[in-house]
Amino acid sequence: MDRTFVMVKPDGVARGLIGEMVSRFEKKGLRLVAARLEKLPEKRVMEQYREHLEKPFFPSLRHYITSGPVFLMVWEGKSAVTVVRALVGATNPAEAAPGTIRGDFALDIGRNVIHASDSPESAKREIALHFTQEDLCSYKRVDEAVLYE
Ligand code: IDP
Ligand code: MG
Repeated sequence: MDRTFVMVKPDGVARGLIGEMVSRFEKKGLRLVAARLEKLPEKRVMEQYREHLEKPFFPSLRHYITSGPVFLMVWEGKSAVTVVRALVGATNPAEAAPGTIRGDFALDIGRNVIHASDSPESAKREIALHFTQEDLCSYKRVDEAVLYE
């Protein structure tokens, strides 16, 4: 089982899209193991997006991500990182395929409604950045016996 970190960004929260996004991951068969609504402190935004600190868009990204509460989640399941990135769609919503979250709910790269870890290594780092071991719940979905071979 893999784990991935997912975050509904402030525009997604403000537009009432948390339930829609959670529903898509639930229906796929993934298991929610942690979640929290929170306004991110600057320091954690810098750590979350550390590979983008020097990018020209970083100041606007930081402003966007701290503009309101975000909904932080950890999802678990087979190939969770890859599966969630596919459900989220391309970074630029104009290029994101219809049926993906960004393809269905966003227009602008600077307001793309959701974040998801891009690799198992990023997932591990991002989960540890936002959650403690005690935050991660251990349980089974009742349909897991038929979801997996
Ligand atoms: P990702 O979210 O699909 O992994 P990254 O390239 O890691 O995409 O960029 C992180 C976030 O930074 C994007 O989701 C988006 O919010 C923002 N971003 C990336 N590129 C641009 C840009 O060119 N202009 C404005 N914002 C950008
Ligand atoms: Mg990224």
